[in-house]
Amino acid sequence: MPITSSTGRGNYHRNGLSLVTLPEKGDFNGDGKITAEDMIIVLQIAVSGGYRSAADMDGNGHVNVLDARVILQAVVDRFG
Ligand SMILES: [Ca+2]
Ligand SMILES: [Ca+2]
Repeated sequence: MPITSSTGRGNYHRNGLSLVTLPEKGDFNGDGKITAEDMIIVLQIAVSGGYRSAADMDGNGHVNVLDARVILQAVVDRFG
């Protein structure tokens, strides 16, 4: 009996890991990388008082400087 995905989307993540830009939490300008530019976008959301779930890095229900700090840490981890 062949193993198939009932939804037809079972391969989405595995096929996309290396070559396709997947929406990564923290990547806001869609370049597939988490950089200082993304941190700036989060800061802009924070100072504007807006909210985007993708920008809420620590999941506390608010977008603030702490979420930007999480992205900064990700940038530092990547290049440091
Ligand atoms: Ca980015
Ligand atoms: Ca947050």
